[in-house]
Formats: sequence, C-alpha cells, structure tokens
Amino acid sequence: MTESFKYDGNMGKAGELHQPASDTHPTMTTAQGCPISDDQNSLKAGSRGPVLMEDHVLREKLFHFDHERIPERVVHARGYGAHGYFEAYESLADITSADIFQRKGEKTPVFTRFSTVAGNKGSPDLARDVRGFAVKFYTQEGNWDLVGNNIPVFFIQDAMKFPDLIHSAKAEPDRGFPQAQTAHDNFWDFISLSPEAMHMVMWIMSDRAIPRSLRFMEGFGVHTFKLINAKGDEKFVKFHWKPKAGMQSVVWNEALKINGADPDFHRRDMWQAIQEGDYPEWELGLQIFDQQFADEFEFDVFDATKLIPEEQVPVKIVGRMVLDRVVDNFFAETEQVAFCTQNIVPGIDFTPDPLLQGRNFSYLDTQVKRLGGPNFTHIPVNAPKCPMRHFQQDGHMAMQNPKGRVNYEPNSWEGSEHNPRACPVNGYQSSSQSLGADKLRYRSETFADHYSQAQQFYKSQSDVEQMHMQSALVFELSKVETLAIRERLVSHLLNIDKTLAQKVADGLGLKKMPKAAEAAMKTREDLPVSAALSMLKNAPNTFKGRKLGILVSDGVDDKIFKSVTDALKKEGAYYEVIAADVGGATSADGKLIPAQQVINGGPSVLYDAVLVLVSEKGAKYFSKVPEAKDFVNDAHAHMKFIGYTVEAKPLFKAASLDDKMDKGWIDLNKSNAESFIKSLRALRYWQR
Ligand code: HDE
Repeated sequence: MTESFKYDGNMGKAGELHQPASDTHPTMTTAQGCPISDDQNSLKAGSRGPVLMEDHVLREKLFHFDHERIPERVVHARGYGAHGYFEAYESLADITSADIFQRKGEKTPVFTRFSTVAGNKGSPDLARDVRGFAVKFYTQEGNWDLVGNNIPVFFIQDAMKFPDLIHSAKAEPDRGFPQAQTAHDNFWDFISLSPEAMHMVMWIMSDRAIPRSLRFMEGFGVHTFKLINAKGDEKFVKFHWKPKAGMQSVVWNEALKINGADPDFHRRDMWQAIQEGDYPEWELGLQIFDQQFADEFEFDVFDATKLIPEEQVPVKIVGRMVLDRVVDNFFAETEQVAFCTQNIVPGIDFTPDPLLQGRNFSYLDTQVKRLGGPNFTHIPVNAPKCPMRHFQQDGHMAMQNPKGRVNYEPNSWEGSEHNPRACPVNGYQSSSQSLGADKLRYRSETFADHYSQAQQFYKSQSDVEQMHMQSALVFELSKVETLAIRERLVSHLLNIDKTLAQKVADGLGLKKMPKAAEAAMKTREDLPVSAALSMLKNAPNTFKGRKLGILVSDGVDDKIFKSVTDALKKEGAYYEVIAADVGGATSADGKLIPAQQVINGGPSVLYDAVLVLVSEKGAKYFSKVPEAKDFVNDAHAHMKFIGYTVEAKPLFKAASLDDKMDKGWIDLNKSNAESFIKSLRALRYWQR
C-alpha cells in the first residue's frame, strides 16, 4: 500500500478529513479520467519532504484552478441570467417572415441576461445605472439576439464615442475608484461635453436607474430595426418588453443601503422568484411604422438618443417571455453566454443607425477575446438549437468540426447532410438599399436636437418622479469636485427645463446661474406630455411578487400573523420574518414562528412594506436595539407602508416616529388583513 492510503477511518495522520468514495459518492477522477486516491495530500518525498514534480494530480488541479478566470465583460460585467421561452400570441406573417412570429402559440426557447453597465463583476446590484436586458432567442432559423437595455434611448449617437463614454463612467484610471458609480468628475465631464447625452441623462437620473427588481422593469431594443415579410415588404420596428408584474423602483437612499445589506439583491430576487414558481414574465411589444412616418417624425428614427412616444405609435403586444428555469451553472451559462447584435434571422434586419452598425462589429469581436477563440458557438448556451451546416472548422477548442471529406464549396461531391449549399429562396436576405453616397466622417444634421425629448421626458414625470430626478442630479454633481463641470451640466439643464436647472443650481449652492449651453438646435416646446414615460403614472396596483418584512418578538399575536400571511399568499406576495435571533419567536399561543432574518441582517430596505408585530415586552426590548429603530425609521423615510399593532408604540416612540404616523401607517387592531394588503398595492405612500 502506498503512503497516502495510510489513514484510519476518515481521519488522516494529521487529522485531515478524508471522504472515500462509496455507493452514493462515485470515485473522483482527474480531468483525464484517472481515479484519484487522496484529494487531501500531495505526493512527497517522505511525510515531511518536498513535493514531487511527478504529482500529476496536484499539477493538474492547480493548473486548472490557475486558469479559472476569463476576462470579464468590458461593460455589463455584472449580470444575471435565466432560461425560459417566448410564446407568440398571433401570427405576424403579414409583416415579418421571422420564424418565431409565424405560428400562434408557438414557444421558442430563450436565455435572458440582465446586467448593470459600469460596475465590475463583483459590484453591487443597486448601482444607479442602466440595466442591460439581453435576450437570445433560439429560433428554428438561427439565434436572434435582442441585446437591449431597460431605457429606450442611449447616451451617444455614434459607436465612435462608446469607448470614451465607458472609460469616463468606469473607475478613474489613476485611482481605481469609484466602483459602479457615475457620481464622479470623469463621467460628468464627458457627459457635460456631450450634449447628445442629455436625453439619456434624464432617464438615468430617474428612478428607472434603480429598479426594485429585474422583474419589475421594462426592456427596449433601443435602435430602429426592420421587419420584412415573405413578399419583401419592409416596415420599421422598435422592440419593447413590458413586465407583467408592473414597474417599480426603490428610492435612492434605499438603494445605497441595499448595496450594503444585500449586494446581490437583484440576483437573489430573480433566483427566489423562479424557485418559488413565480416566473418572471414580460410581454413583447412592437412599435411598427413605415417610411412615411419616419420621414414625417420630428426626429431621425436612426438616432438612438430618440424614442417614439407610445402615444404616437402604439405598442402592439405580440407575445410573452416567461423565465422559468435558473441556470445549472452560473459560469457555464450566465458568464459564457455571448450575445451578438449581429445574430439576426430572416425577416428581421438592421437599419443604418450608426450605433447599431458599430455594435455589430464590437460584440463578435469582444467574444473572441472573452471566450478565447472563434468556437464559442460550440458552448451549449450559445449553440443554436436548429441544425447548423457550414464549412467552418478548426480553431481553439473545436468540438464540432463538420463531418466527411468535403469542407469547401463549390464542390462536385454527392449531396448529403454534410454537403450543404446556399439557398436563394429561404436564405437570409438583407433588405436592399440604394447607397449613392459620398464617403465621409459626418454627423447628420437630423441628429442635432439634443434637448427636446429630454424636456418631454422630464415634463412627463409625476411630481414625485421629478423631485427624485432633481435630487439625483444634486447627489451626483455634489460628488463632482470640479465646479466648472457642475456648472456646465446645469447650463445644459437650462435648455431642458428652467425650474429643474434652478432646483439643481440651488441644491448645489451655485452662487450664480451659468448661461444656457449653446445649442445646435433650439428646444422645441411643442412636444406633448407622454404618460407612458412615467412609472408612477403606470403603477401596477398590486402587491403580487412583492415582499413584506414582519418584525416579530415572543408573544406575537397568532391571529393577526396568520391572517396577514394568508392574505399575502392570496395576493401572490411573499414575506420574511425578522426576529431578535434566527431561532425565531414564540407566539402568544406558544407556537414557533421561524425567522429568516435577525434584526441586524434584515433591515427594512430589503422589503416593499413592513409589519411590526411585537408584544409589549418585545417593543420594550426592540426600543433599545438601534437596528430595530433604523428598521422603522428607514421604512418611514422610504415612504413605505407600515403595519403595526398598538403594542409596538414604545418602539415608534423610541424611534421618534410617534408623532409622524400618517395614513401610510396602518393599525392592524383596527384594520383587517385584507384591507392592509389592499393598501400595500399602492407600493409606497408617496404623500408622505
Ligand atoms: Fe453594448 N456591449 N455596446 N450596448 N451591451 C457589450 O458585449 C457596445 C449598447 C448591451 O448580457 C459588450 O458581450 C458598443 C447599446 C448589453 O452579455 C460589448 C456600443 C445597448 C450588453 C458592447 C454599445 C447595449 C452589452 C461587452 C456602442 C442597448 C450585455 C460584453 C456602439 C441597446 C450583454 C459583450 C450580456 C455588452 C459594445 C452600446 C446593450 C463590448 C460598441 C446602445 C445588454 O461588445
């Protein structure tokens, strides 16, 4: 017997734990399949001697570990993906020949990845940022990647500016911070020197940039694309995703605290919802328009800093996406998924939007670097689920080289599964476009209006949302050290909305209002308010899929606890119990109420609303616990509904809230569980 087998039972000579293979645990092997005898000790010359080069098991293990990391995405590094399907509500054969839109009720598998943009892979989920919303449809005619965001416009108009935009947004290169934040000089310097970004600035300063859940946000394809039917008729289209659960965001102070309490807040939420069988769902909507509309529209439809208001071109709902399966392995799927805007299918086409054209180069290019070679389409999450027949071969990690002798075309070999030919009838046809144009570096004059839609967006928000935008701008610019940059941004705001500019100038303590920025085009004042642009004007009026935090102590009232938790279940909502210790609490009737959180690990920022269900003794105890006071203070400050019973009042007094209890505070002694849940459907008590 060799040295390494000398251990008694499961214990090695130095007390290290050995877990030998058994009927239930198969034998561990190396990557080459060689059975491993000891996974605790390296091969040595004597028990205390040097390790031998010969140890192929150790060398292979360390070698593989050393190479575990791949470059993270340059942008959108932090993301979370899930599998699901797209279901077509009807046939759209009259407008597109895209296979997934041909048959009512047909389901097409999808993989969807949500992300933040600026932060690194380990950055917190609640950064103020755009969210990526990338969907890979595995259609029967190839993969179609709709790589969008949760905001319908973008910062820049030309791909030429993308590296500059991203450099400015990421951590500053000399100091290596700030992480996942736009609140710093470089970002606002670049932005304030790029008037085209002003519409997007309005969106990222709005609550859209701090979603409560990935499940509660819209998605947009951003660019104008083309739909082409079998006859070759073309229409323009903009893609929209509408969350079935409605839109919802958190408030900024809450976002800051969530990042500390649970940096994985969004991914945990998505994971939990899918595990619960509460599958996140979005409807796909199309804004379809023709050349005549494009010619008459106030802005260039190829300019990604502009949107088309839904009031002008309604969104036609054509299907739904349901995410019903978490990944088996995060790295294999979410990390290795390679979205490419150039992944397109017959029936859909690009437009000349210069941002989209640049993206079509960049995505493929970045995957080669990230995934190490041209064969990333062999990775299961990237592989199409329809037949692939071509003569591409070799390269790093080639796993599916075409079979047979023939690897070129034209050829005179017999026809077979392995000898494909191009098909002029069903093959992808690019829409024909006449290009009698001069070669030049140029930005079209039709892209020159940078302020009108920014103003339209601002005006379309409710008062609460406008207030949040003002304070977001003040927060961000207050982190900017250079006065000239703060002033320059305010000079743009003057072209958007004078009151907004004034509020921000006041918030920044500017001594003098700067002059309005010079504008290539005067702001139009005639764009109507678009209610569709506001989240609060389209509030979902449901607590479904949301979470109540219930703070309990020993002696909690069983009847109220049960009636509230029953009513939550009926609503399709969740709850978590927060107690003094993770052992839970004993109710007045002597029942154990298990806790999911301890008071210092379950702050109220993790919940959509809270309920304080404590006994008199419990209230007295919590009155002395700072985290319990924060629990109610934050819930109040974040405009949350707070349910309580009269016994909790000493805690509210200790938190100096006893004289602030408004209609968002609901006394469960007077109100029943159903009407409590009904109030929660408003999600926040904004009147506070
Ligand atoms: Fe991206 N973008 N992008 N982008 N983008 C990437 O591709 C790029 C843009 C978006 O979950 C990269 O695979 C350029 C707009 C999403 O894996 C990279 C330009 C929109 C994701 C890249 C843009 C997006 C990316 C980095 C300007 C919304 C994450 C890693 C021309 C419509 C996809 C990667 C995922 C990722 C380039 C602008 C959305 C470097 C050059 C506009 C959702 O290729």
